[in-house]
Amino acid sequence: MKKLDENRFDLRYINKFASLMTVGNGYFGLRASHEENYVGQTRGMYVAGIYNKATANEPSDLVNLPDMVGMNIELDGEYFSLITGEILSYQRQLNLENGELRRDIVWKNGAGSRFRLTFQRLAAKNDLHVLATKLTVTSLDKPAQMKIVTGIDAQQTNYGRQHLIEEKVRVAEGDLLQGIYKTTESGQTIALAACCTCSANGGIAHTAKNRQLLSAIKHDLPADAPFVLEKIGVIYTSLDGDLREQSPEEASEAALRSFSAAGYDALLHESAAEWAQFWKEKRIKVSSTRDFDQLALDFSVYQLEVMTPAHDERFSVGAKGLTGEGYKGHVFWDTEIFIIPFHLFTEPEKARKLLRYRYLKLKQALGKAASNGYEGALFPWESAFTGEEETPEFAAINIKTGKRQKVASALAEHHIVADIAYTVVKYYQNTLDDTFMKKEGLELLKETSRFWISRAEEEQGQLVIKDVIGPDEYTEHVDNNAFTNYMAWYNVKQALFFMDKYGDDDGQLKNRGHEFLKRLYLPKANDDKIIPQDDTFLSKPEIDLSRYKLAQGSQGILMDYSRQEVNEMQILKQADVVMLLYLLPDLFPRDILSKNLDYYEEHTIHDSSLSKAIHAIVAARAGDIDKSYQFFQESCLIDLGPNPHSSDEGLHAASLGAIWMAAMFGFANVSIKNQRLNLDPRLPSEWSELTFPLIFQGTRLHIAITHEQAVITKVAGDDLYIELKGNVFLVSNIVEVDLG
Ligand code: IFM
Repeated sequence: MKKLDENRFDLRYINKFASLMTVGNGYFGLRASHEENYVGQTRGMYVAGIYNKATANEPSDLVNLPDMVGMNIELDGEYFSLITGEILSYQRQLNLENGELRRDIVWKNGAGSRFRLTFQRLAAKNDLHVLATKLTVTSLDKPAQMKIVTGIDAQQTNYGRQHLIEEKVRVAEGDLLQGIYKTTESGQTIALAACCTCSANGGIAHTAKNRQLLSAIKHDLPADAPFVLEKIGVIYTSLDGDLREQSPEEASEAALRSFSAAGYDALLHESAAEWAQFWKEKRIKVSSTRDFDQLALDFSVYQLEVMTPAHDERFSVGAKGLTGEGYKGHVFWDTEIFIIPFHLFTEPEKARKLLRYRYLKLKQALGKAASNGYEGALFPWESAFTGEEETPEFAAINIKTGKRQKVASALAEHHIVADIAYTVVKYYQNTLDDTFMKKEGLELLKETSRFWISRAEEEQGQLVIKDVIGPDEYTEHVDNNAFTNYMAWYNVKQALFFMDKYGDDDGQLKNRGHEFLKRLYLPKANDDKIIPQDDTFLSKPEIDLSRYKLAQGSQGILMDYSRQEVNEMQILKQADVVMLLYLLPDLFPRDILSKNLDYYEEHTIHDSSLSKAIHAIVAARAGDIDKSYQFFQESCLIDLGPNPHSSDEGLHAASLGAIWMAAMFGFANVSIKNQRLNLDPRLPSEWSELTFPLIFQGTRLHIAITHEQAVITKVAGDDLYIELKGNVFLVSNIVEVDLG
C-alpha cells in the first residue's frame, strides 16, 4: 500500500500536512504538528465528545487538549529547527497501512555538525487511550551534547479560546507525568499521563510552570550511536465508558504503567495487526493508470476510520473529523449523507451507532421544533455533545462594513431532518435490522414526519414548504426548494410504510401523513427538463462564473458580491438538485439526470467540498463516464491537492466519504432497488479493475469489476439475490457476469 508522503519541509504547508497526516483511532485524533515549534503551526489533539463553551453565548468547541508531542531539542547548544541550519534530507510518511507517522531528517546545525533524527508516533488502534511516540537521534560527525524538553503542555487553546482549568499536575514515582484538567463549562475531566524512557540518560529533571509539566532530559551523544527516547502517553476522560469504577486520574496512571513497559515497538506491532485486519475487510482497490486514485481511496478510507467514534454512540463525526478545529468540531448532515454510507456497506454496526447518536438527541430536536412553533423533531443544523443547536449566530465579520453576517442555517436549513430520516431507511434496507427499526428507527421517522407535516403550509390548494435553505447555501430563504420538498415527501412516505409494517396504530399521524403526500407540491421538470431548484431560482439573472470556478473552494464570489446579491442570481455553492438526483434516483429518468447535471453544473462554483463527488456519481449514472472521472479526480484533490491552505483547519470529512461513494455508487453504481442490492457498473477507461468488499443484508461479498466482467463472490452469510445490469442472480458462491 502506498504511503502519504511529504518530501520536503515547506512552512506554507505546515498546517495542511498537520491535518492530512493526523493519527487517530476514533477516540482521539492528533494533528501531525511537528515536535519542534514553528510560528503559525497549529497543534491539536481532540477527543471525540469533549466539547466546551468558552463563554455562555458562544457555541461549543471541540476542545483542543494539552499537547503531549511537542519537544524542544537542543544539540550542542543549538535548537533543532528546520528553519535554521541546513536540511540535508527530509522525508515524512503517514503509513496508511499501519497508522504510523514517521519523519526522517538529516540536519546540519549552524556549526556544521550533522544529526540524523527519526520521529515516530501512533494512536493505538487496539487500545483507544494510547498515544505512543519514539525519537531516535544520532550525532553523525562527533560526540555532542543533547537536551530534550518535553511533557504535557496545557497552553493550547482553540484559536485563543481557553477551555481547560488545570486542576492538578504531578510527577509520580520520579517519572510519570500526570495532568488533570477540567473543561470550564461542560465540566468534563481529562486525565493525561506520559512517561519517557531513554536508551541512555545523563539526567532528568521535571518542572511545572505556566501550565506546562515538563521533563528535561540531558545526554551526551557519542558519535554514530543512536539515542532513543520513547514517550508513551495515555488519555482518559470522564466521558469514557470503559473506566470500570476508576476515575480518569486512576485509570490513566494504571494504564500508563503497563503501556510504557510494553514499549513503542510492541505497541506498534499490536496496533498494526488491527490495521491489517481493517484493510482486509474494507479496502477498495483500483487498477488505474494513475496511482493517485488508489492513494486517494486509501487515504479516504483511513480517515473515515480514524474520525469515527465507534466506541460511544453519544458522539458523532465532526465536519473535520478529529483533524482540526474547523466548524468547531460540529456534526452536520455530512455524517448521515456522506460518512455513514461507508460504514453501512462495510460495518453496519457503526452506522447504527451513528444513527443512535441522533436518536439519543431526539429530546433536544423535539425541543427545537417546539420552540420554533413546529411539531415533531427539528434536528439542529450543527450539533455537538448535548444535541442543542450549535450553529453560530453570526459568520465572520465583513471587514469592509465591520458588520457581522447572520448565519441563517439554524433557522432554515431544515433538510437535515429528512437527511437523517433518509439514512435511517437506508440503514434498514441494508441490514433488515427490525430491532432498531421498530424502536429507534420508527420513532425517528415518525417525529421527523410530524415536523414536515407541521412545517408545510397551505397555498392555493396545495401544501408548500416556504423559507428554507437547501443544500446550496448560496440560495437562502426560498420557497419550495426541490431537494427539501422531495426529501420531506420521502421522509413521510417511509414513515407511513414502516408504521404499516410494524402495525403502528397512530391513526391521526397516518391520516395527516397521507394527506401530506397527496398534497405536497413537488417541483416538476419544465419543458427543458430542468427541475427548478426553488420557486424563483430559474427566473434569476445569470452571470459568467468561470473565474470563480477556477478558484473554487475559496468562496471568492463573496468578495465581489454581498450574500444578498449572490442570493438573487443563479449561483450555486454546491450540488442541490443534483444532490436530489443522487439520493432519490428512482424518481428521475436518465435524461432528467443529464439535463439537470449540465444545467446546474454550469451554475455551480463548487465552493463546498461536498459538491464534486456527487456530480461524479450523477454523471456516471447518466452515462457520462469521462465527465464523472474528471469530477472524481477533482474531488480527490480537495484535501490532497496542491493548495497549501485547503485543509489548515482540518480535513473535509464529508468529501472523504464522498470520494469512496463516487467509486462505489458512481463507477460500480451500487444502489438498493426493490430491497435488493443492485449494480450497474461502468469503469472509466483509466481503470482496468475495481474490487471491494461489501456487506448487504448480513451477507459479506467481494466484488471485482473490469470492463468485461463482474465477479461477485459470497464470503460469508446467507445466499443473496442481487441484480446486475437488470438481471437477477442468486449469489451462493461465485457469480460471473459478462458486462460486454
Ligand atoms: O454541511 C456542510 C454544508 O453543506 C456546506 N458548508 C459546510 C458544511 C460542513 O461541512
